[in-house]
Amino acid sequence: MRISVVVPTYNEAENLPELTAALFSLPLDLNVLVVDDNSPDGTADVAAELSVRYKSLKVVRRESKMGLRSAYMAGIRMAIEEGTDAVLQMDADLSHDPRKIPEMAASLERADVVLGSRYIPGGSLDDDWHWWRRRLSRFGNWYARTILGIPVSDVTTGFRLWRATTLSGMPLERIRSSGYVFLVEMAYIAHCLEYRIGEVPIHFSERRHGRSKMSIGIQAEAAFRVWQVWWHHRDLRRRGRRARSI
Ligand SMILES: Nc1nc2c(ncn2[C@@H]2O[C@H](COP(=O)(O)OP(=O)(O)O)[C@@H](O)[C@H]2O)c(=O)[nH]1
Ligand SMILES: [Mg+2]
Repeated sequence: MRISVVVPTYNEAENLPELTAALFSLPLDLNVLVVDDNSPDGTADVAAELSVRYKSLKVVRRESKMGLRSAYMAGIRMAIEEGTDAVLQMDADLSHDPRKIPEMAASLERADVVLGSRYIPGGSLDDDWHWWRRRLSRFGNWYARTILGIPVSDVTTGFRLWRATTLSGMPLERIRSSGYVFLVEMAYIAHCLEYRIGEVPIHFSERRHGRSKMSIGIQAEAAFRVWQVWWHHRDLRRRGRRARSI
């Protein structure tokens, strides 16, 4: 199975060498696509240097900061056009442990997408997380899961392995959300279209270099956006129900 790893980056120059070394030491057939939004810290140049050593590493340089959704969409489209078997979404900040990828790949045999989940038995969060951030993340997950009825424990995880056929079967051009609600929206579309969603427990480590942008404001906006997702895809829900009743 050929896996294309799509890594969106914004100021990840310090993290990228360790991440790529860990990825390319795995016993898997991996391509890595770094999608950089002209990071001021020169991440794209670091990626270009690494691509001399690792032939399966490519860098997409974009002109300005266009956000996570747009970076993922660009990377996913490229990976699918290149004829990959599976696409892995992961952060560049070493929060997602590359050593979990083989287990996710094995689970993909029984699923159409596999989520790296912090909230199933065996999954965990970094001890460094403040209690309010733990609560918010837990609550945000419960909230989105309950409103949208997605039967998984971690709908906001950014560590996911998709079959290429799942992604090409999804109307990705309909996705409107930005930030991490975009991840909720992708999971929701997969659920509405009745793709099988698997989960593998992961440990989420806090980034060691750089700063996280998570805040109460982002969470409050996300709470509203979840309802927008619910409304925007009401026709997909009906399509799913019709398919079940045939
Ligand atoms: N290309 C691109 N990558 C981004 C952008 N915003 C965040 N990222 C990357 O997306 C991933 C997740 O972002 P991060 O700041 O770690 O989010 P957090 O863990 O939720 O605080 C990291 O690899 C970031 O470098 C963006 O606007 N463009
Ligand atoms: Mg992060």
